[in-house]
Amino acid sequence: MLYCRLKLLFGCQLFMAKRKLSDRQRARVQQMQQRRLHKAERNKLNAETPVLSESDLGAEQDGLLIAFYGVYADIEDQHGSVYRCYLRQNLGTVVTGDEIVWRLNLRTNEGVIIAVKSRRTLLTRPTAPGKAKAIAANVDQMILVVASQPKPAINMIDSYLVAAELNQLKATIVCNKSDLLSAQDHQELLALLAIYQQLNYPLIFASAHIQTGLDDLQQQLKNHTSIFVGQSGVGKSSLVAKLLPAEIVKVDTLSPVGDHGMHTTTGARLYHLANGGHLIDSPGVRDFKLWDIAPEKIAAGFIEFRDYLGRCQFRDCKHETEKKCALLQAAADGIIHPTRLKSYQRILAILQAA
Ligand SMILES: Nc1nc2c(ncn2[C@@H]2O[C@H](COP(=O)(O)OP(=O)(O)O)[C@@H](O)[C@H]2O)c(=O)[nH]1
Ligand SMILES: [Mg+2]
Ligand SMILES: [Zn+2]
Repeated sequence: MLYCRLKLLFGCQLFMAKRKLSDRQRARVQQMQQRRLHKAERNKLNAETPVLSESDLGAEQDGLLIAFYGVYADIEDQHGSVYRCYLRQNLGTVVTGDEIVWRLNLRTNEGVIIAVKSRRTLLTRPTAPGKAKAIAANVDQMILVVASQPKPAINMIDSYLVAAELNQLKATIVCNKSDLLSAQDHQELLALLAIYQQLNYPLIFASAHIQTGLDDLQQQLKNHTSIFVGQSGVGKSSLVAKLLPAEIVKVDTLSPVGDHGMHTTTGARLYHLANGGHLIDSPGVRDFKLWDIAPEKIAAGFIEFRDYLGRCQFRDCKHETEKKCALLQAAADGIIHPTRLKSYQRILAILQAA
């Protein structure tokens, strides 16, 4: 309790400090921007970035980055209009889902991104040992898709859930292909999914083929920025195609043509859903996986383990065969499902072997 209050207080102070700082930062950014603009004028800068003059630029405004093409990004303004925007030099990384500050070039009707607001969440993907690439910002919900075919691997479900917990995403499980559920699959699957229902993860039965459960899914997506993840072949693409207006899915396969030829999107795209909520999607986002995470953190990603962590006799307890292990005891007492404990041990073994 004390820890929580301290954390809250501390979080609050941090937040206020950040706000003050960001006003100052904003002024500094503006100053730097002006200097850069003049320099850009003088040097007739690089070929891709249009030369900007201060008098051409409109007021600062908020925007949402819906797709990134390496050199420029599609920015949506607060009225839903989309502008091609270039990046101010030294802006740092931008990624789909970023909330940004930008200015419109009134002469060209294109814009320049001036600052990136602080992110609530940032999903990354490993590119090389110790290196990661940002794939989406401000996502707050993971839609984990499973099906009777291919059969779900429990440690895969748990890996995704751990990733969701560690990134502070709400996790919802969708059981797709419910049109295929034979009596036996049904029992097996239901038994497996019941474990997660008991842990309070929302569960939706759906079928992209016969279009059931889609309303429930839409409802769950409302007011969230979501990503779809899950094993290959479970029907993620099929579900996404049913949720997004057909013309959007088609358009997405083509990227806008720039003055200097075709630019392909280097990441995910943000879509607005008809009934509210946003979907950040790309095959890359759907492959989002757990990686490079310390064992203690993995254990904390199993939500029902949290109460028992730090209560084992040995500080470095692996929760495998140790005596006086709080997790093993909780499993023996029927509080923690043994399947989940096994799954945890498997995930650790896989990560340690990698
Ligand atoms: N029976 C059935 N098949 C489906 C359903 N949704 C997708 N599929 C099929 O499952 C296969 C994999 O679907 P896809 O959307 O590519 O899965 P992804 O790899 O998760 O994106 C395809 O052959 C789909 O036609 C469904 O609701 N019912
Ligand atoms: Mg797919
Ligand atoms: Zn233990």
